[in-house]
Amino acid sequence: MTPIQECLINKRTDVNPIWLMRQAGRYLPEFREIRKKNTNFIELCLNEELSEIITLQPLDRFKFDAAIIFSDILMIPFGMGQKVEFQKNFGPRLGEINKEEMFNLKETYFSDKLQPIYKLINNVKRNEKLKNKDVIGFVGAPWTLLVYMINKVSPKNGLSKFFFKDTSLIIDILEILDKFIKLHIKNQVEAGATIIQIFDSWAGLIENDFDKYLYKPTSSLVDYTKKLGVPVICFPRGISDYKVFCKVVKPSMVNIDYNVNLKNIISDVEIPIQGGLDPQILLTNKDMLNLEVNKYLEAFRDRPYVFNLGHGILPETKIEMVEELVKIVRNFK
Ligand code: 1CP
Repeated sequence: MTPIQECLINKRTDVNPIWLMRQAGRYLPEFREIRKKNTNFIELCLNEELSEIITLQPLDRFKFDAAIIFSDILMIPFGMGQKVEFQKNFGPRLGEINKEEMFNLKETYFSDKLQPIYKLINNVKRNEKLKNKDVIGFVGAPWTLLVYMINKVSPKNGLSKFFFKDTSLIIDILEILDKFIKLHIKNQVEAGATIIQIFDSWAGLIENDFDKYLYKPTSSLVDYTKKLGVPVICFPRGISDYKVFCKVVKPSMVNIDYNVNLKNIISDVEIPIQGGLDPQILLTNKDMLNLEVNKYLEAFRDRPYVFNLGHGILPETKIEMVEELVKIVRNFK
């Protein structure tokens, strides 16, 4: 069994596996090298040879316990026929939604369009470097994908004031998303993904109707993934109540964000925990890093705990700080 599965399934507390959200990305010079020559981000995600190389880059350097596939949560709206582009120094920009077309979209069309992602998983899975390690497939949670699909740009400056105007559009998109997110999960599992992570990066923007936007749609995916026989990790970034979330949604493991109070989460939540460290700590110095990483390792000493961050690693992170981080986690007794 892999170290992460030992934590997740056997509830072992004496192993602290480590991987990092966004580990395959811009802080790596070897990634930037490939990216420079491949200016179309979607095309890069659909290039199975290059995306395999990128997926394995962080494992070569840091010997993490899992590979997360190089892809993006916005590949789902792309597969559903919405235009998705990534603009330099701006981020994603999405096109108009054609609801009729999305309702009538054939599952085979979606799967064919995203076929390179499934081939990538299959290839990574069979790579010698993945021996006794996990291949993490992932999806965006319905709420976060809904946010990008309707807002059309990152909501980092807030949601457009028209966001909730068309309630029937929201209900319909959530229903279509449930179908295609499940299809994407199934295809990834069949291709060899051993864990699925659900990224709800903008869960913190939900103010009302938690059942409709958070609990119900996420539970539906968690139940589905568990039935496929694969553990599922949820990352509901920025929510105020992880206790209720875990009780209602019942993921196999929960990734906490960096605002979570460690004492509270230990008493509130019984399932295995992942993550938490503020990625900004990796921009400070080694003494600070030691101090902060040990806070997490000590706090979860008697609990199954997978080391990770409280959000994705920042592009300006130095390689030697990541090396130091891995050393601290590996040497913890
Ligand atoms: O070079 C570039 O400009 C591309 C940067 C980049 C990368 C490396 C984007 C654009 N996506 C990715 C890869 C990616 N995205 C992975 C790869 C695997 C890994 O190493 O983890 C994953 C898991 C994601 C998931 C993702 N994409 C999330 C959820 C996680 C999170 O960080 O909150 C989100 C919100 C996205 C959307 C997205 N894609 C890219 C950007 C810059 C963004 C965020 C835009 C925003 O601020 O809203």
